[in-house]
Amino acid sequence: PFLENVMVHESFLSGEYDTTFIDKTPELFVFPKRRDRGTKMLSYIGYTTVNGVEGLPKKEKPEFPSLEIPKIDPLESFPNGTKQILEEQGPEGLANWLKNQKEVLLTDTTFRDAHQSLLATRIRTKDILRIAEPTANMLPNLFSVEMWGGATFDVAYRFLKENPWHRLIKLREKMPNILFQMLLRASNAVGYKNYPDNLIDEFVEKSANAGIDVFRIFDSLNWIEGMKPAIEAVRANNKVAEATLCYTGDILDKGRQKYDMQYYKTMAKELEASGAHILGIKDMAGLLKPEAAYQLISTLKETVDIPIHLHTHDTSGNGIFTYARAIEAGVDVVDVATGSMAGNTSQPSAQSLYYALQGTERQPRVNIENYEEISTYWEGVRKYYQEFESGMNAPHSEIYFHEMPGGQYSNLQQQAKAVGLGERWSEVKTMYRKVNDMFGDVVKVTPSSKVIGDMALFMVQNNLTEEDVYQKGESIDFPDSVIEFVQGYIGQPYQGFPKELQRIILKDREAITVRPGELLEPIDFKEIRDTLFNQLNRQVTSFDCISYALYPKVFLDYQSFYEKYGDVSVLDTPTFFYGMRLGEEIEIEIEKGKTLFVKLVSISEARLDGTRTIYFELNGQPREVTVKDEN
Ligand code: 3PY
Ligand code: ZN
Repeated sequence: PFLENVMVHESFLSGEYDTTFIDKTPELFVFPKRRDRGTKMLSYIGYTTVNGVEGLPKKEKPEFPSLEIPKIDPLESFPNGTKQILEEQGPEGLANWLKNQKEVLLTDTTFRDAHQSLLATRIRTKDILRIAEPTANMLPNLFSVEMWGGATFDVAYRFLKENPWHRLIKLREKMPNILFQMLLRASNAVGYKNYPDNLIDEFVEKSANAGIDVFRIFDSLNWIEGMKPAIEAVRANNKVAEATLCYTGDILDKGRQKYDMQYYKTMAKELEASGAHILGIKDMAGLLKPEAAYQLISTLKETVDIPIHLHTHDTSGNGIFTYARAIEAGVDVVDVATGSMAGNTSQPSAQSLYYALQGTERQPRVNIENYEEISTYWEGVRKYYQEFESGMNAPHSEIYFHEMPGGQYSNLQQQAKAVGLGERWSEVKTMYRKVNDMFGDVVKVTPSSKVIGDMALFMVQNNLTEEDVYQKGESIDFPDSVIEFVQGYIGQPYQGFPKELQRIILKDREAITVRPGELLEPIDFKEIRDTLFNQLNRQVTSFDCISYALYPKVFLDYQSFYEKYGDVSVLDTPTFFYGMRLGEEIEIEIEKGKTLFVKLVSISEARLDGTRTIYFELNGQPREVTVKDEN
């Protein structure tokens, strides 16, 4: 079983424990009381069969073709990869090694950004875990796999009902040879607001212990001050600090001078000086045009000594061309996704890039047949998540106008629908750009992009024009996120806030200009540990404490769910989303070597109180559960 106890304790993970360990942490040796996992599991399946899951229209479970999982020899050892280089040579050594490679290196984002951008971040650990070992074995020349951070952390708890730390630890076990990379929103960690510095330190340390090697650190306003604590924390843990500038605007547009070449040069130099091992360029919306990529990379290669890692989204359809030009200019690593999870709002396809570079010196060193096999696996998995597809199925050049990040597009569209603006989506997009301009042209990426989106929705919903905001602003209650933004709680934008607009939104509130982390009270982890120990009545890990500090409600809701239904991460994805069909039989491996055989026999009519009885066979024995029909 995946124990919530000493096995995942950070001291064990880091190997730093001694004989005082048991004395200092007695709560870790309280093992959970035996629970009837079978009944809990049946309750979940019964409930989901009748009611569906949150965020999905309820429908009968579709039939899915079985997955094609690449076969690997279980006895063969893993080919060495970049993880061994980091272990042997440290972060500086790794950066040097990287700079000396002739071929361009690849980061595969399939486990994180690809599904964050295509499928609302919904890919479950089970589907990643199954392909983890084949990926590590068949693609050992990858620079890294991006597999954690960004929105995956809260979505795991909130919607997938699984523990994101377990995803990291389980994957690490299966992939010992390739660097693990995460997206860290600097002082916003994996959240949407600034957190106290000691929480950032704790988060970085425990993520590093649990298996993250490369931290891509960005600030949503490109505010380096806000990035320093995270960069320092990563360095202190001897991991790779990929300090990142977010690309916005268009350096080719001479009429738009705020974010010009000089701006990016200055920022790159400052990031290098602040301790970056690698310079990341995060083109979160896919705005970097091919010629701009050539000019930007050529210039930055002359500006900094550290290697450069480029990230884009293929929304416009120009992604491969952008990469080809960046590679010509000497970029060291680029982000790609496996073909069947690539394109549109996701990253460009690994395989397409491989072929696009054929005949050049810099073609990546990957086994293309292996990549195709892995892509076939994902093609099957993607079908499970069809309900989360955004419906964008052609290149979308409009991105150059509204500049919405790849991960935001479908999200904001959903939000618009939820407030009854589905029909006015075009207006929302136009307003998004207008709001950007009102705020003085801001970098738009989580969480600043959320602020722009909230304001755009608010204005369309209330039929407000830009003039209305200036003329009637005194009597308008702006959304909280917008107020906090102009208060300086997510940092300071380049060249400051437009004064008049800031005044109108602030009213009599104060704004700050220092780093929010300097003003926030440090988290009292001891107190959190005691609170959780009393409330959950079980041993509490450092991971629990961090998750609670980041997302108290989301974490506690997950705990209540777990208490009621147990560990549903072991279910196959169609069952997790749709429950079971009448007469269907499934197998659930609840722990290694322990399998439940479940058959759904029948479902009673709803009673007056709205409950139904669901009749199952569990390992051949009749079992029933009663669930509420919420329909
Ligand atoms: C995130 O912060 O989750 C992003 O992917 C931003 O692009
Ligand atoms: Zn991205």
